[in-house]
Amino acid sequence: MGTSNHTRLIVTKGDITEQEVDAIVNAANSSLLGGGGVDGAIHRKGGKAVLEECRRLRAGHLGGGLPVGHAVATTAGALPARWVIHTVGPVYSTTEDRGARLASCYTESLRLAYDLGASSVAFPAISTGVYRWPLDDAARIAAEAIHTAEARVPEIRLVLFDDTALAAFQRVFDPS
Ligand code: AR6
Repeated sequence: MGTSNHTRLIVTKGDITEQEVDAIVNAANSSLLGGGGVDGAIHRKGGKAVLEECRRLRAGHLGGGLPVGHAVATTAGALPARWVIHTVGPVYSTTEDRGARLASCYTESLRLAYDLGASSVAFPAISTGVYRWPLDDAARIAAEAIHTAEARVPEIRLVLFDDTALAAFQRVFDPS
């Protein structure tokens, strides 16, 4: 259990754009140029500094877009956080197991957060909106990934947007 002895793990209901943490994770798409859901909210509240940095990344080493399961950091612009860590979840498939790619979103984001020196990081329920991943399964994959990551980030928050998502994540993270 890589993180569990060293990391404070918080499962909470809320809006990720309001989290006062060092880094918030964005459930982005490969273009990095914005979208709906969490991505839309982060770009709206973060302002043009976030989009400008995403555009610079696309003009540079991410010319082909950010691959699924990878993570990259930008400024958080006007958001309370210092950084936005953009990661791209897989679209859910009933015919192909893409769980390792969803797990990679969590482990790569945590690795990047640690490299940045973040002492707190907040995740949304990646892939459970537009990308249709079933909540219970997404919560299980998130928990396994976070527990096996050699993350060394002191505080990890899972920020769920509604009661159904909160309940699914609590069943996995805080079973009682
Ligand atoms: N704070 C926390 N969670 C939120 C918020 C918020 N402000 N808004 C929505 N959620 P989604 P995905 C929850 O669709 O499935 C975008 O268009 C939401 O209820 O944001 O990974 C991107 O550009 C759900 O549980 O991300 C991509 O194209 C979860 O966040 C695509 O959607 C994720 O929903 C990514 O789809």
